[in-house]
Amino acid sequence: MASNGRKTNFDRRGKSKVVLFFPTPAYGHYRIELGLALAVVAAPLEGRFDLHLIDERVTPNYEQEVLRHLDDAVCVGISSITGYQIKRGIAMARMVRAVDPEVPIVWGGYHPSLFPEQTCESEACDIVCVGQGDVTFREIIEKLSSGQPLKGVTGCAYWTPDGVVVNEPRPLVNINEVLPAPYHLMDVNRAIELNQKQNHEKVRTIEFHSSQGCPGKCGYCADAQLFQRHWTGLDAERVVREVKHIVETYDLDQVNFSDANFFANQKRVKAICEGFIEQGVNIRWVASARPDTFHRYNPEVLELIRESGCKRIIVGAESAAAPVLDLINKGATAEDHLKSAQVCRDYGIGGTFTFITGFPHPPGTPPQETTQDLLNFIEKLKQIHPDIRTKIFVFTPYPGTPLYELSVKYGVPEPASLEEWADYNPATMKESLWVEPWERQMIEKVNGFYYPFAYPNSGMQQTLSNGGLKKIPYQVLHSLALARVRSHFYRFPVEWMLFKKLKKDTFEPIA
Ligand code: B12
Ligand code: SF4
Repeated sequence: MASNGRKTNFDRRGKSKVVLFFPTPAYGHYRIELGLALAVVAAPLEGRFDLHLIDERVTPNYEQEVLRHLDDAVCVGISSITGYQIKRGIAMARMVRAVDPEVPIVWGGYHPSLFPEQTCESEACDIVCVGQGDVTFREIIEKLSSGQPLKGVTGCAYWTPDGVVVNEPRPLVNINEVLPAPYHLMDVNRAIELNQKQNHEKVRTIEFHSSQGCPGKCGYCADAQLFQRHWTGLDAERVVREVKHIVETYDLDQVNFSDANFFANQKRVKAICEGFIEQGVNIRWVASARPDTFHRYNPEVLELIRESGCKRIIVGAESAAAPVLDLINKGATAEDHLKSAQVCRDYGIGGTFTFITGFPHPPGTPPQETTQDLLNFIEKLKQIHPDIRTKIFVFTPYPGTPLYELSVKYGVPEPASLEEWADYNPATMKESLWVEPWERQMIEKVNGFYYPFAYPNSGMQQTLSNGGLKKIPYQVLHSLALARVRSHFYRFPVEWMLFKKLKKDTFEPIA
């Protein structure tokens, strides 16, 4: 049955394929992080359906790959966070509609979960899987493939001509009950090779997701809304077993944990490190830590963390000014950031500290922390430990967070449809209310050029010490960059403009 040209009843009896599409998540240059969400929702369907996981960044001829399965597809699933990924998801949905309007399109991920009704109102979507996807998606597929309505499937929303129906939410499932992500359904080797080629990565690295949620309540972060500040981690023994498996299968040198808060439970971290050592899981690993927890870890555990291969921790420091840290509810102080850097130094672990500039403040009032204040603090961190990397982001209010509400109050316009959210992203929000265009330019310069050259990573250090003739321009740039960051003088950046012209990308990986 169709209404206003939109189908409402999907009867997919006799269809055997499930097509899952991971759109490019962000505008600009990011390293490819595996679309683990698709693997997790595909896991319970293995052996029952013919599964096709297609990643726009990784799968060659990804459009044809999606379209050629439509005839026999129960549905097409699309994953998305807020912003650019929606744009690419909509583009694919339109192609699917044009080729076969009978195929239902199911969206999942952070953004559709925050806006199920608005997402279903878009012609690019029929059904939304709200929140955790593994069980809900399996039930959606079972209903569609047996020609039954979605009534009663908790955690799902769907369009009808009388309005969007949002079913009861599905209670959170303990992550230990979720099946392991079937990496073999993704083109992992190609993702590794693309990262090596595009980002000059020497090591073979992929992601592993070992916990869910975070007890923190940072005012800019979407995690609290979706997981109700509830943290659960996979048992250490399972983490060790699954990491060992992917390390052996894909001949990995490094694993990046994509958890929001890997270090939430010290006992679990200790057991994971011991497991890596006992089982001979010989890798480098990287994970995120809160600034207030890491430096409070026991020395014995910190020693194990280093010994088991932790190469770097990612610390969301965000600010060094007390009023800003209060505003964003960080639960950490500038002192915590400095102590975390000291612990990294003392245990021979690298640290990447991320900061955010341009948090909201009432119109007409000065900021409580300027970009210059941040740069001054970053200098302090870098003096503590040479292996501290930093990255400054410009604040973008993300929906589902208290700072989003505040930003709207101060005048940030609210997108009103899935299509409008598609253009909501940090790279295109040039008109931030709280960051001047010149500050944005300065951030681009320091993130992409001055810091990487002033404080070279190991690859650049090698070039500086033994790169033959190639080392001369690097040494010149290194000296200039160091002089700039020490004096905070970024005007007339001739060397930066020249570098940008010659080398289009100034990508500095976070991990
Ligand atoms: C990997 C990652 C990235 C990757 C890839 C993004 C992606 N789409 O996966 C990269 C590096 C590109 C990235 C970039 C950014 N990210 Co990011 N990132 C993550 C991270 C760390 C892990 C995501 C992950 O793989 N989880 C593991 C999988 C298994 O879980 P999941 O994605 O939640 O999927 C489950 C459900 O959502 C659902 N589901 C998901 N997709 C689908 C699809 C279907 C069909 C179905 C049925 C179900 C379903 O089922 C899954 C299993 O339960 C999360 C934080 C976190 N720990 O989750 C942030 C997070 C997703 N990122 C976020 C943000 C804000 C960003 C940035 C804007 C940061 C910045 N300042 O630059 C950028 C740029 C984005 C842009 N639009 O330009 C926010 C998103 C908020 C939002 N409203 O969307 C998060 C939640 C961080 C946070 N706590 O605020 N990020
Ligand atoms: S510590 Fe990180 S994941 Fe936790 S609430 Fe804060 S920003 Fe979100």
